[in-house]
Amino acid sequence: LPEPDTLQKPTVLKGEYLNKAKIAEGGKKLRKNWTSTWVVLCSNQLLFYKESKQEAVANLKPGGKADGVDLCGAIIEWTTEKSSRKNVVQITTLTGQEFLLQADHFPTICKWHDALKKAVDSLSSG
Ligand code: I3P
Repeated sequence: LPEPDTLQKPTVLKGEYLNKAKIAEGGKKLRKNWTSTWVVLCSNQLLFYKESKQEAVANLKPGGKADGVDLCGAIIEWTTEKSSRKNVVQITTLTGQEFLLQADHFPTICKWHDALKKAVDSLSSG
């Protein structure tokens, strides 16, 4: 039987400031640049907002100004090799984009790691 959680709406919506770095695009390595970004997980997409939390919330409607990452087929994994920082999660998309998400507070990043895994799993089974 499915877990009660998987019977809920697939949309997992949360917002939090995390450190984010894009490290590859189309399989090509990029120069790493960590920035603090308001991150929202929205069904099949992970949204990154450069502006404040207030603006991000206001822009959550379709057409809002966020960078979106398609989570369908993405790989979510802990990494200790792609950064000297602790608590780093790597997201690799089907299109060859690679992102790192990091937070000094382990429970914070753990929650995002688990939510992202869950979102990807629900996309492949749904
Ligand atoms: C990078 C910067 C990053 C660091 C990265 C450096 O230097 O110090 O913070 O990543 O390491 O190259 P620069 O600012 O000159 O581009 P971490 O903090 O994640 O270790 P890397 O090259 O090993 O990825």
